[in-house]
Amino acid sequence: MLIKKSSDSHPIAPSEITPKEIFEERRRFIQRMALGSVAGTSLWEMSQREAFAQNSSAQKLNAISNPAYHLDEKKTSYKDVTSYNNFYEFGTDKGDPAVNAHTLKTRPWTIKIEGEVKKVVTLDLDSLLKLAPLEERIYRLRCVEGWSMVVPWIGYSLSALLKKVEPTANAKYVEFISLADNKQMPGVGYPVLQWPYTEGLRMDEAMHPLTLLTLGLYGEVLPNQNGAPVRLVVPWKYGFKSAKSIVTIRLTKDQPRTSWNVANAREYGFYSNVNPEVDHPRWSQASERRIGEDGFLSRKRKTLMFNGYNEVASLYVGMDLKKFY
Ligand SMILES: Nc1nc2c(c(=O)[nH]1)N[C@H]1C(S)=C(S)[C@@H](COP(=O)(O)O)O[C@H]1N2
Ligand SMILES: [Mo]
Repeated sequence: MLIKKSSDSHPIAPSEITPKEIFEERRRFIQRMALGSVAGTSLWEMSQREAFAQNSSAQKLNAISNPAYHLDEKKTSYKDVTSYNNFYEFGTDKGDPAVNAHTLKTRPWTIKIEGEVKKVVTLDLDSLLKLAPLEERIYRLRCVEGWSMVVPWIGYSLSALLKKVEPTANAKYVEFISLADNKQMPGVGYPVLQWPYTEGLRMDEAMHPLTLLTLGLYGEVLPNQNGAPVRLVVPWKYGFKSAKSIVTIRLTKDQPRTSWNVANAREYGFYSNVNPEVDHPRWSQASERRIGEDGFLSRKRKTLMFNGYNEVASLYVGMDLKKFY
């Protein structure tokens, strides 16, 4: 893993993001120089390799690890994190996104923040990467289907972005809208969900420091199948609240409609907080299996209230969480 762990508080410039292959090629080059064995590799060959590496999509992304969000749990392997996915725009099987998402074009990319704001802004990816210092945060992610992962994400609190647009007094909710382009996303041709994929949070949930605007994982920019180039991760809610490949963030007065709630309101509520006491109508939510550790069907772990993130409990005092599931 190629994460620069640093105690200084300077954000790392986007110019330091180097395609992973180039980075490794340079390292090998330097090693060979040190061994005095660079002779035999022509400069032409070196430049050809660099040119090839430019086309690689895996780009290193430096981040400062934030100890406040460290977890003493085994991380789910990079392979599992990037090959067991839900991203219905690329198919409904867990293996589909890793196979199909290469058609997603993640540059250029813009994200528009609009609605109940004093300043509507459209940001490109480089501006987004520069907006706040990138942090590595290890979060549990619990899917409503009954499995969980532990992932080293890279990003910063969504609140850093929302503060920039100056929400109006009417801003009560935040709507997140994913890209829906049938030329890039074969799944959008199938009416399994209402496209574009839409999710939402209440304003105070969106402003909570845990809510992560996510640009990378495992020291790299997000792989396409994980929602490149920018997604949300809301660790105390079921995974489907963490919308991928976001193009619009809209602040609203009224609670937004969300794709899963539209698809089946009885099974998927607006809040969708991880809650072992509220079963899904078709299965229990009291336990979960950890991808890569537990057997394919065995659920060994007790699911924790708010997925273990008790610091969010104060957002819901006085609310009946059986009613607001
Ligand atoms: N646009 C979009 N975002 C999405 C989904 C999706 O199908 N489309 N699936 C959700 C679900 S159900 C889960 S569990 C997580 C999975 O994220 P991961 O594949 O990075 O683990 O993404 C969520 N975000
Ligand atoms: Mo999920």
